[in-house]
Amino acid sequence: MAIENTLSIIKPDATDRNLTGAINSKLEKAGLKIIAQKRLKLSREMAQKFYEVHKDRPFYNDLVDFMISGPVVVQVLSGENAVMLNREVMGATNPSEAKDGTIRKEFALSIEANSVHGSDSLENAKNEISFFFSSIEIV
Ligand code: IDP
Ligand code: MG
Repeated sequence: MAIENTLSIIKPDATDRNLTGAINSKLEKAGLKIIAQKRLKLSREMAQKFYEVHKDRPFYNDLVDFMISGPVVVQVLSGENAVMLNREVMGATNPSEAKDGTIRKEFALSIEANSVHGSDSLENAKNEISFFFSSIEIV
């Protein structure tokens, strides 16, 4: 299997509860390497653009409001099969459906405030990584 990079975001509900380290620990224990990371506050325009694929969904405006409600930590995770491995570590979108031991099962507050984002395909991972990071920031 090939080494992949994927984009992860620790969402405002998690930074607010001081869970950055606890989430990073779960990612690292699963074998994902955090090869780039920064904490920032998204502008409305950035959040709208990042979640553009969901712009026709009923939850889009609330999701954008939530994502700009506090700081996020954006990170690049690297490892074998990293895109799908991170999705497994994250757990299902709805925490009530997430498996035991996953980040969302343990930390998410709701289907919206579900603590983490992770790219869902290698192609989206490439686009999402370049949305936040320049190549010199990924080492
Ligand atoms: P994912 O984060 O597991 O990939 P997506 O379907 O891509 O899930 O949705 C993006 C984000 O939108 C979710 O992580 C969650 O924060 C929010 N979201 C998804 N579905 C709902 C919903 O039914 N109600 C409220 N928010 C939702
Ligand atoms: Mg998604």
